[in-house]
Amino acid sequence: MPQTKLVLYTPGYGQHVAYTLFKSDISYFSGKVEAYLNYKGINHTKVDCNALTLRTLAKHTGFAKMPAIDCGNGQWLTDSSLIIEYLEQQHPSLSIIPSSAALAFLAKLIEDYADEWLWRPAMWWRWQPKASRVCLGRRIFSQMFHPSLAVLGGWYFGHRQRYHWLWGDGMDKHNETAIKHMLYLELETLESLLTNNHYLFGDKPCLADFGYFASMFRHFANDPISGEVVRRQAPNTHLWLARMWSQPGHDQADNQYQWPAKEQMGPLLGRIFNDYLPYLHQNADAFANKHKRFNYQGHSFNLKGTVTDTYRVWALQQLQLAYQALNVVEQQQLQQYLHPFDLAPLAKPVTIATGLEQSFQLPISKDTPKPKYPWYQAIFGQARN
Ligand SMILES: N[C@@H](CCC(=O)N[C@@H](CS)C(=O)NCC(=O)O)C(=O)O
Repeated sequence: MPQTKLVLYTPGYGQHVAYTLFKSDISYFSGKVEAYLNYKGINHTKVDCNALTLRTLAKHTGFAKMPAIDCGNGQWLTDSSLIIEYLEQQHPSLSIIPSSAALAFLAKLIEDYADEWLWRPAMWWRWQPKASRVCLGRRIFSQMFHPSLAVLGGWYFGHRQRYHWLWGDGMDKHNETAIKHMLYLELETLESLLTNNHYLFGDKPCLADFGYFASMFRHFANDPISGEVVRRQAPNTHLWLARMWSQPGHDQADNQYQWPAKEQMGPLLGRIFNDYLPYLHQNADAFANKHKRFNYQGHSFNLKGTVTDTYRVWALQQLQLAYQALNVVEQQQLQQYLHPFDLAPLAKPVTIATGLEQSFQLPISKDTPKPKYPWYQAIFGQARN
């Protein structure tokens, strides 16, 4: 009898794939990748992560982090930004990258800002209000280990997150309100961009939408306290979240992307150029000088003794390399749009070795060098990359 082999098939795109997405329904970056896969119509199966599957991910990708994708052929993908970049090359239909290189850079900059800079307020809104902390702590611990451990484990997880990302990472009574307030500022920007447009750059979602979707969908709009803020203050953002989550892509044309109106983008650009990019540069300087912590000085708030983050040194370098790959005309076009903000710091040569360069070469195979995975991360999780 002939043997039949079951192969997952992506209708319309002629691709035979057997992707497995490792995710959680309360994970910031998992929601981003899941929405992307749905939009592109990339066929995949899903696995909800627990403590054991996270160990499997660490073994294959080097990071006990979700989302990750098993490509089914011995190759693995990790890190939401890299996963999307890689899949955009493998599945070029319905590209979410604007064909204008200058606009594509702006989309990447917004994606990175939303990924990294909104993490802190997302941590505040999930872990600081007690109702949210108890609810999410118990839910996460039940998923990761067992519901019978939810009360104790939930308490531990809430404590771990508040220590790692808030009180032990430079938040204090002077800047706490500003960190909490970041959500309101983002909602103002999103509302103004999304009142007359379906997506941030026009009628079709681009990389910047998927970046914002991460914090907005699985954290702010989901968590008990911030969810009500989003529902009451940001109805257009709520509609956009539903569109992002449920509407598959259908139009191959890319000309629907437009430069967002400058008046609406101004406050967001201010936060990117006055707060986030200075943070990335100060973080990179601290890393180069081997400081484990540094005092961040920004426009909206300062952080005393924030942890120097290797991943964010690498993230800055990705922005520098992308900016430096633009030609002079594209750089000028971008500079004109961004005026009075200055892109010059991104032109600095990339010189610092983070040690992440090789680990982040996708696809990851068994020969890719993996960062060391200390035993305690198998029990307590891996908060940072
Ligand atoms: N830069 C990574 C970050 C991934 C990440 O931080 N994932 C979190 C969930 S949203 C995680 O797996 N955390 C494991 C832990 O905290 O122990 C990405 O973009 O995918």
